[in-house]
Amino acid sequence: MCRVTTPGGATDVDVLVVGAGITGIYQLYRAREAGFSVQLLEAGGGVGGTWFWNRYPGARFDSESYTYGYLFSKELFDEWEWQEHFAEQPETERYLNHVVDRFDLRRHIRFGAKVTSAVYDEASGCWTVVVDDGTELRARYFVAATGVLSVPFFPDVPGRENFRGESHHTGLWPPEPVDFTGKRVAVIGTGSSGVQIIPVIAREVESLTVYQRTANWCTPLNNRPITPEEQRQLRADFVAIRETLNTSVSGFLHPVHDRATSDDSKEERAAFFEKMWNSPGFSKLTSNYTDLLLDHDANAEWCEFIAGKIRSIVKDPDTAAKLIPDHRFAEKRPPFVAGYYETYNNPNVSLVDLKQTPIVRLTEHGIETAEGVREFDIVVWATGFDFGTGALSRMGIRGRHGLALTDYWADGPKTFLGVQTAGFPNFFFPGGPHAAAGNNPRYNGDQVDFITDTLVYACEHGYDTIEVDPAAEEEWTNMIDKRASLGPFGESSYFFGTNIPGKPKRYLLNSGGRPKLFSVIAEVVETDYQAFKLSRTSGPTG
Ligand code: N01
Repeated sequence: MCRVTTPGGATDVDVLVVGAGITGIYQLYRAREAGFSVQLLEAGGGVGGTWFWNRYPGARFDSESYTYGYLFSKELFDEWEWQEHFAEQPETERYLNHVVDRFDLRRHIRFGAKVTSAVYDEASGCWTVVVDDGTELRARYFVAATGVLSVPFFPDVPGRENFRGESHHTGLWPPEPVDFTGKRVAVIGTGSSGVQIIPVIAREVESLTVYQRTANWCTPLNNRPITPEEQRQLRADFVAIRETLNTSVSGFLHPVHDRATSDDSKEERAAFFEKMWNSPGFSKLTSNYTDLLLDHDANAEWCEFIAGKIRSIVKDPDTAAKLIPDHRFAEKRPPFVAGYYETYNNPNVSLVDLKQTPIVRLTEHGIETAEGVREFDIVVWATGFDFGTGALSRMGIRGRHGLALTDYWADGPKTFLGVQTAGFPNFFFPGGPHAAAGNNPRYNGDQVDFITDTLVYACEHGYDTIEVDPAAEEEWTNMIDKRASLGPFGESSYFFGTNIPGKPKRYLLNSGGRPKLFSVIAEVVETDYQAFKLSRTSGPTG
């Protein structure tokens, strides 16, 4: 069991975790189980992270529930019966609260504690972390599990502050229910959040106007309740499920297809695309033709198939045409939907194409475009997030010589394995930039396991200071940048940070994927952590 002692009690805690989302909770659990003293700071009033703040109507998984939840405890897997293949936000929030109580983690968590600065002290090798109420904590290891989708983005639309009705961002949804009944509502943005909330609130509102700048390739989520037989099977298959999820490239259970589009006739392709359309969630990416994301013609044929579906569902041809994207499938992260296109057949729902008529400004009572002003009671901003680096760049993080993380990352993040950055010893950020490229909890869990094993290794070998070698960081970051163009996502995707004005255009996912993560971690372990400088800053271990 590891415990990092500090002479004269110079630290309050061995490991300070920030963020009680799925990654932070797991980091808290792993570090405590390894024997470290741990505290977790959470800005929100409850656990859940993205599943705490994104409580808008219709918010739900698009990864299968049992592939998103934790796999570290068979008992937990056995006792939690997910109700649906893709759980809605309230169920996920309940699940995470259950985990925290089941493993007695709540007493380590301080809620309503937003970090305003975190500064590394070279003399002691510790971090001093300040919370917005002025509290100061000193920790040996500082782990920011602050998520990639935790800073909502409001576009700088003139007059936004002038609107006198209700305004809500999907990523900052209020805890009390928003009453849409009989209201005139606008939704701005048609990414995954927009297309989830639109069909749900359309049932309640007097009128719904959707402001779309870029149409997205939406395909059905195909959600359904988990039957009692499926519940039994999930439990019986736990070991095999865990093995698949822990080793699969995507972190999903979906089997990979073994055929390219050219292997099948036109008729066979049409039948296969129909099968994909009816398949659950991400299998449209993970189990589709092997060349779909790589070959232009293959991608175009799948897009034409989806466009045909949109034309057949949406009755008004003009609206259908506006809903058909002009980019490749998966150039932007594709959303999965339930009844989205059908919503546009409701007489109280209309679509404004912002490419034809951009927003001019918000007025006190509505939204003005080149077409004129429409008045609203509620405006929903489904306009996305400062992805990847948003939270880390707002925490006042300073490493050696007082260097600000925002300065070191002025041209974009530089990381090793998406867990550490040079010049910031004992600072880790699982689930941040360069972390995931598939089912997030699986990738982020790999990182948490690696971080915890590294802390244990250091402790067992008498070290308390861990800092990545700049050469290892450079190699990993170059790999990310080089492979970024090989993936499906285009530079207009927020995965390149281009949705935020002024943000450097750099790839923010792990473009090497899980195989690269696994192989480099194996190399690090085999070489006794040569990619890191391990040293001792404090006195002798206790
Ligand atoms: O955000 P987004 P999101 N004027 O950035 C538009 C996860 N998630 O919250 O594409 C008008 O995708 C913008 O238009 P454009 C998932 O990983 C998962 O929807 O930039 N419009 C776009 O339409 C997802 O990818 C689930 O032209 C403006 C929208 O706002 C990620 O979160 C559910 C604008 C933003 O879309 C983010 O999704 C929800 C402007 N000035 C979210 N600025 C699951 O199902 C931006 N937009 C698990």
